[in-house]
Amino acid sequence: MTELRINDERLKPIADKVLAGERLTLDDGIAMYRSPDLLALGWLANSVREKRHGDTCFFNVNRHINPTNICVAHCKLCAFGRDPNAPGAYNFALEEIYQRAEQGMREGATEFHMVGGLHPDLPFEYFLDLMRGLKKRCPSVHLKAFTMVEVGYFSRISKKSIREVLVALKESGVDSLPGGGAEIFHPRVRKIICDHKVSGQQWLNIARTAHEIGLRSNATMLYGHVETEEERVDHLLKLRELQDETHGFSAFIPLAFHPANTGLAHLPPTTGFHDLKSIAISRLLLDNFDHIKAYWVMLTPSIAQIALRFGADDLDGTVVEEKIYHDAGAKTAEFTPRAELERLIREAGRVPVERDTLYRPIDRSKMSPPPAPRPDVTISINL
Ligand code: V47
Repeated sequence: MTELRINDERLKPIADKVLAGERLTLDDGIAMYRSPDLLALGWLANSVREKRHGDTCFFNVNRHINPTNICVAHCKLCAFGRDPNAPGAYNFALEEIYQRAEQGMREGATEFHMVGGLHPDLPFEYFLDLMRGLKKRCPSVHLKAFTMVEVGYFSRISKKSIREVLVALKESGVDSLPGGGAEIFHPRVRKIICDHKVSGQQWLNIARTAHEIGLRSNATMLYGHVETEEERVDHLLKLRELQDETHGFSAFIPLAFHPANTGLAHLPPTTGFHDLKSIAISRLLLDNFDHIKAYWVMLTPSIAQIALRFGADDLDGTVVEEKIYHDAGAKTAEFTPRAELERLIREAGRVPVERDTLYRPIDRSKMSPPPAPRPDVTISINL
């Protein structure tokens, strides 16, 4: 390993702690966000990343499915949600969802990432039926479905406790939960960007309950809008604290805010500098998280690739159909084929390892071939 060069004196004691394997504090986190010394932060984060994972970089073959964009929440940060009669509002019929899923399964997906709007009329039972229907048709595919926000909403509309909702979801086929909806936990920020969502404390309580009943989840942080550096670090430390307690988080995904078509469209988008710093700082502060994801849809494949040398060990997946970021002006593709993910990883000097949702390596040569297409389904893409 080449020697670390620190240009910002304030980072020296932090570097000593990182190299000694000591835990960083709130003040350390704030100092890192305030430092312009991106290369020193990247070097440190990379050293932690290489200690954990060597040159391995994970990716998966997945498919996003967003069953509806109709949503009662009206979050300022969101360009995806619509009122029921607004232009562009949609609600897939169950059969449309099953077709997407079966197509994904034939194309080799090992995971469905399923999140959607908080629909005013669909009862909780509908979503349980949907999960059962998906498991019946695609039993081998991991169902990573419903954010803590959706779980909180299901609890409200079904009048069941959070635990009852989570148990019912698990029994109907949900295998784990994605990390969305966390945004920034601090109430000042939530009041501005997502006033009607579950509170930060509720998000954490729902994640805790999910972990307690054996459902793993991911965690996210939405940065680059109205939050302060202190509020970002506070968010990360709250996640670290919960992870100490449950060890139920698989991966952390820093999400860059995309302002186009949102109620915060006047804000500038994040920069590559800020994005790489966010990856590095999360790797350094979240010492009890195994994986930091560079989500290429949000970062662009170019920045995600560089992030593999700034602390990230995972590029996420093939995705196939992405609506939340593209409604907010993302210019990236909606789909990256496996060969392209592998190329990006290899070019960054890393070794691509296909994983399942729980980070177990996948050996395709030992998997049974996907079922033959149904005659009525014609779309096909080369994963
Ligand atoms: O929950 C919404 C965020 C999330 C915008 O768990 C926005 O593996 C930027 O959670 N600009 C959805 N972000 C994405 C997400 C995710 C993605 C990939 C992998 C995983 C995982 C989770 O995107 C939302 C919200 O936090 N979001 N609107 C926007 N305008």
